[in-house]
Amino acid sequence: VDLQSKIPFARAKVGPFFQDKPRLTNMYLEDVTLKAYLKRIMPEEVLQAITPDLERFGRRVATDIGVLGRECELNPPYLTQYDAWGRRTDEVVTCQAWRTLHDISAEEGIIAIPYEREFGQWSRLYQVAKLHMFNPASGLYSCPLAMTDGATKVAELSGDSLLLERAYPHLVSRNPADFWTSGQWMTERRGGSDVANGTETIAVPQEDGTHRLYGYKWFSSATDADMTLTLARVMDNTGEVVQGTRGLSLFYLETRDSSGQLNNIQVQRLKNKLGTRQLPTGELLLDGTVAHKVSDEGRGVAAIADMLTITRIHNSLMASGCMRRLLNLARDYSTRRRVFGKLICEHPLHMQTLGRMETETRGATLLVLEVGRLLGLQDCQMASEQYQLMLRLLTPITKLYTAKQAVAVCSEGLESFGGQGYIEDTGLPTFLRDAQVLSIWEGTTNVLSHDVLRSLVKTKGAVLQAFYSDTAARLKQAVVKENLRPSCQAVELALHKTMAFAQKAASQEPAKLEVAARDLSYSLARTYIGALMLEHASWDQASPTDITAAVRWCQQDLCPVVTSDLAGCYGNEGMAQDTALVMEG
Ligand code: UCC
Ligand code: FAD
Repeated sequence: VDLQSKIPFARAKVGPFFQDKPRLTNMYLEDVTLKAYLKRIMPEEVLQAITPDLERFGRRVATDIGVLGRECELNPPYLTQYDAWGRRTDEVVTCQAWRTLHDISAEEGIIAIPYEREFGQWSRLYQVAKLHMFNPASGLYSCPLAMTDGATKVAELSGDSLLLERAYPHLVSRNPADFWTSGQWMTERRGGSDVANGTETIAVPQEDGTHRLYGYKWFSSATDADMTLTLARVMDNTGEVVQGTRGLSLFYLETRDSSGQLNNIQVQRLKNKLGTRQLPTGELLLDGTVAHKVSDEGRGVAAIADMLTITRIHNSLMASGCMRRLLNLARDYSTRRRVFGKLICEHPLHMQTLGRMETETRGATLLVLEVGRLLGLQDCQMASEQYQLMLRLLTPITKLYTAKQAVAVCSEGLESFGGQGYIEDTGLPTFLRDAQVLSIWEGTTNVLSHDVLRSLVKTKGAVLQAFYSDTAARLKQAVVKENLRPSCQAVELALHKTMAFAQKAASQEPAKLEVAARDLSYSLARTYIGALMLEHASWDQASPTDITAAVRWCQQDLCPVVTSDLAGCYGNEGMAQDTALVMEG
């Protein structure tokens, strides 16, 4: 016997076993929730018209677009501040894949689709379906696109002639050579949440009607954008500015002049970040930057709120998309990885783990798609008052809730690959570090919880009335199905309890409402997702798994705000205990 030949670990031999890698095939055909929702909601002729494009795109994001996104992760941008002869250049150098994704975004009509309105109110949902697939594959090109979409919406709604005539045609162009991206510069050193007190940038009026901006923008995620929308305080002829929110106005500026020189902007440095490494996020000094005022004086925050609505919806689509993509990889891997004598998909405990992630992902997907439907109605001025109120309330709720879901699902998702989930070459760690930003930028969880309260106060509670009737109507539809009845009752109970809490707190204890804002937002999110899932499961073409997912969703604590209220978390004693807990030692 040749014993030597039986020893596998010698010289060039490293053992015969190599694990098969996880694969994606088509992110549209494999997404049962996305496909079923569109089929249930869209008119048949619209769905027929867009299906070939969605199928083609679903394949692309699993193949060439995914490869480009990965290249962006591996070749992050860098800043060259000086040329060889000492001149300041501040060139943000991006990789070829990043620039190719710019061209692909234009050609695919990622921004153009909802503004072309070829399918009326359904055009937005068509774009939303593409974003849900594109975002996690796009190497974070989704970030400048989100801000570009937000700027396009501001251009449309503000009616500002310069924005409409000069920027808008570029923003909605399908021609890569003409397509512009936009930034959104709000955050300064003193504050990204508290913009009203944090903004120090001043705008000095010029004789030709323009302004020159002087300030320091602390986070700018689109340092390579063609234009931006930003906030500043107009200085009067005595050199004074108005402090607080009433002093802020919205400005449009182009980052370079006609000769390609930066518009009196210095890129101080690029940030060294946990994730989103594909994205050039920089600190910018504005030193006499020429800008055009878009809003009325002192109406800057209200004007940029239209942009925030869009970018927060894009954020939610990144969350739902990341969860879907990672889960599809995880389930494919479970059919290739063998441990303890069988494939991991044959271990019931592993399937339970993935099953829970699947339920979260389906819930998040239905929520963001519904928000997309509402936005489509608003785009076409077809949204009833009830739908407008729902869009206002659901935007922060969806952003804050799906972001947290994405972090949890991506963390569990990495673990489902075992040690390989932690290894950079697999591309898997990117999911987790990129998901972590989703609950920070575009408003943190607490700040968005305040935004939920803001919508409540501003509409004198009308958003909650709209929420109640919308949710109740969906439950009424679902309750006719015998097997969904107990779950419908659970959601209905949660709805009543949450409403009762909010109404009582709003009228009697506003301070309590503030400390309960996060739990209230979670309760509204869980209750509403429950209603959406039950409605979806009651559809005559629903699959058995739609029913399973809906029933399981409703088994969790749907109104944590009531649970915590009963535990005394929001009273003076509860608040004092929080502080004592945190500050001891
Ligand atoms: O992070 C950023 C970019 C990241 C990259 C993009 C990624 C996109 C996703 C990509 C997917 C991959 S940009 C920075 C984002 N920054 C924020 O989100 C700021 C967070 N802070 C807030 O949201 C605060 O709540 C503020 C700034 C809105 C608070 O400002 P004020 O001035 O203190 O707030 P006020 O006084 O309550 O509101 C001023 C006006 C009011 O209108 P009037 O005067 O008519 O009553 C409000 O009703 O603004 C109105 N307003 C709103 N309207 C405020 N928020 C809203 C809203 N959400 N919707 C409608
Ligand atoms: P802070 O406001 O200091 O928040 C600190 C903590 O306090 C948070 O946990 C927050 O939830 C909590 N908190 C704040 N207010 C309250 C309250 N009232 N009640 C309870 N809790 C509260 N900004 C831009 O303008 N443009 C960009 O392109 C951009 N890109 C970014 C890219 C990345 C990768 C990151 C990480 C950030 C980016 N930002 C950008 C900035 C981002 O929007 C802000 O960092 C974010 O809005 C939070 O603001 P802050 O950093 O000032 O946090």
